[in-house]
Amino acid sequence: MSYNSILVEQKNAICVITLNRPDKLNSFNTEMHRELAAELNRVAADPHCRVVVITGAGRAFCAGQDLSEKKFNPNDAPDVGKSLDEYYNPLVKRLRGLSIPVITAVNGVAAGAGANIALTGDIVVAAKSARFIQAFSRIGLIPDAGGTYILTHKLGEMRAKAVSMLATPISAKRAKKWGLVWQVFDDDTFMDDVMALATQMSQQATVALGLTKQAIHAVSSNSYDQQLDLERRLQGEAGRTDDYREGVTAFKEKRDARFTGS
Ligand code: T3D
Repeated sequence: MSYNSILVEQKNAICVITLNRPDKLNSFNTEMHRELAAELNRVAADPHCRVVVITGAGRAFCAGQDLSEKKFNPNDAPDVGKSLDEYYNPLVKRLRGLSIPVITAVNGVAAGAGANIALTGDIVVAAKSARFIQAFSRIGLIPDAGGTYILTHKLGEMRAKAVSMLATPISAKRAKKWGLVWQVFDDDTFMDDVMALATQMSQQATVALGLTKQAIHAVSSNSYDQQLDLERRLQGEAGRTDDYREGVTAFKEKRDARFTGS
């Protein structure tokens, strides 16, 4: 498939998606939404793809909604919620629901919905110079794309409210300290470091990683007993994979496992 607003590169089992509207700091217009959704659907159906990396072209990861597209009619208040129904909510649900790991590689500024899409990654990594800005309050909106959920869960109420209401930029260093980011890499080696991480993950037992993600996502709505039942069910699934047999065999033979993702 060929796209205008995103770039796609398949490197072995890694699918790298680059948001590619650098003159608009990779903010989302309708075309970019549609192309990203189409590519994520393709990836979900591609058994060769075992990790997705999402990053941005140029100096930004993503500046959220493209505000230059907005036109106001003096007699009619817009329903901004429609854009969430149509684009942002399906996008973040898709990322969380993918059965393979998603690495969001935050190469530069991530603002508005762009920040929250970044924080939706299963593994979030950032370049030293990256920053996260809940820019919504500056334009009279609230954090969306799962922002109120993620920020409150990860930062607690006080910090979630402060970064949202004040739109204070969070540096990569602080984001790591606060548990929003797994690792911070030097700007100069950023994509090499990201690809090393992605390569490692693409060679792991993919089904088990997907089931791990599913189990961890269920924690916030499950009781302890429900979570134990879920672990029992998902472990049953993991135990039926070829990769489980290979993992145990490799352990007994004192060699590295050669997982196939099945
Ligand atoms: O409406 C709905 O659909 C609902 C959904 C909402 C989701 C949302 O994401 S709402 C929040 C939208 N995003 C923002 O409010 C962020 C706007 N951008 C900024 O605050 C700043 O650009 C940044 C903090 C991200 C970066 O600042 P800085 O100083 O490094 O760069 P800059 O000079 O502001 O921007 C560089 C260019 O990118 C500039 O264009 P120009 O003047 O060089 O032609 C700027 O207009 C453009 N740009 C940046 N962000 C956006 C954008 N163009 C369109 N939309 C943007 N969001």
